[in-house]
Amino acid sequence: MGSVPRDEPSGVSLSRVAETDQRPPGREVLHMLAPQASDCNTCVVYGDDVGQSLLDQVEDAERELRAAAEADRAGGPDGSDADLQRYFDEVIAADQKIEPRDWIPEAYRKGLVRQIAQHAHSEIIGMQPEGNWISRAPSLKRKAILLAKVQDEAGHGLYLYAAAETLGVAREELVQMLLDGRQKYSSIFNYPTLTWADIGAIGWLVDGAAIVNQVPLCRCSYGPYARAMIRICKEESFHQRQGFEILYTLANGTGAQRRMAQDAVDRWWYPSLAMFGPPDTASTHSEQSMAWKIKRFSNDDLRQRFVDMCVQQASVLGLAIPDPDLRWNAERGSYDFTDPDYDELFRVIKGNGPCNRQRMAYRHRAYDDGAWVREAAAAHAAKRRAEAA
Ligand code: FAQ
Repeated sequence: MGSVPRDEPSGVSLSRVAETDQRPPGREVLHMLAPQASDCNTCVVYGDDVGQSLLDQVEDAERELRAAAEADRAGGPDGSDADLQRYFDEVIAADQKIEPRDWIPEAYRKGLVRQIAQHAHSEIIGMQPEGNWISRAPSLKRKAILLAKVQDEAGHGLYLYAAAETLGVAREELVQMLLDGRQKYSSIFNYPTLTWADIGAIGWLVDGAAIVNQVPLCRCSYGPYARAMIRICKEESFHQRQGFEILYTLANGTGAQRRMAQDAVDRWWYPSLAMFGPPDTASTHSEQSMAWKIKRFSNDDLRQRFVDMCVQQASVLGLAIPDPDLRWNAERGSYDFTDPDYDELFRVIKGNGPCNRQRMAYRHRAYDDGAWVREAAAAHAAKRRAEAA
């Protein structure tokens, strides 16, 4: 690999980054831009009084989870291997939740640990590209918002590590697997954040893709993962909104700010489409994962849903999606679009993306720097145990 692009504001002076306050009057509230709320699919994402938003879907999933927890689970297994499997299959078929107390097939456990751990690692590594701009955010308000968002990502990582631990794997073990490369994290976090507009593009596109992928995970068959996803999705919807608002501000600012916003969208569009994974024909886990109701939709279905959602939002932003072949297909009732470069996705997953080495070097350093905190916490816990004994 050639030189590694660093997360530097290449060729962009901070004065160009400064925001304008000259927003068109009355345009702060995105929903107001559409003649009717139903014409503006920012409502579909963020929720309002009209129609079913993604947040409504999260709330439906939360109700289902509570109902499942209270449901009578008569007809439990008699303890024989065949009956344990029968009971597991019935719980899945009935759309009930598998809980840590339940017997599960080893392959279900392994598949969940793989996905949840990769998801947790993504949240933690995902703090780096945005963390890169905390000290350079263009105003105190933007800095406070970005700090809160990056802290949220750390919290998401913790919910997810905790969910994985209910499957009998220690968090320390998972962290070691990330550090020695046995487990991966999302491809998207191996791209550099070159300008302030990238923070807007990450919020709009990366968090947007994350929400489209993760709302169905609120209905995952494994209770602890589903519960973690409900909290995460509620926070992600705010993240997407703040990214949209950054881009909206820049797109309505000076010519230079507008160009910066478009450039960020141009660079983040295809990597965001690749977040959904390989095409269905090349997805190794989808079939089994969908049979177990871990995943509810295929990679391609979710990618299509994301494209359809973004097109109208891009027009509200006044920014172009960098795909000359993007067009409405009336027959399918969806947009035709150009796929991301899947060879590039696999190169990035294998460790050869623009920032893989930088991200992992930073993670190793942060882990080593935190050793004294782990040691102090362990010593304190041992002291408390000794006092209580
Ligand atoms: N990057 O058979 P499939 C976020 C791997 S969180 C890297 O289709 P599956 C929030 C896949 O693991 C973003 N690897 O796999 C945020 C498998 O490899 P393996 C993370 C990828 O599991 C915002 C192989 O390719 N979100 O953004 C990728 O059925 C801003 C074959 O693929 C999640 O993790 C990829 N893009 O479907 C945070 C959501 N795609 O394990 C901070 C939960 C595929 O056999 C700032 N995960 N691979 O070695 C999922 O929904 C699924 O795991 C998929 C992949 C859809 C990612």
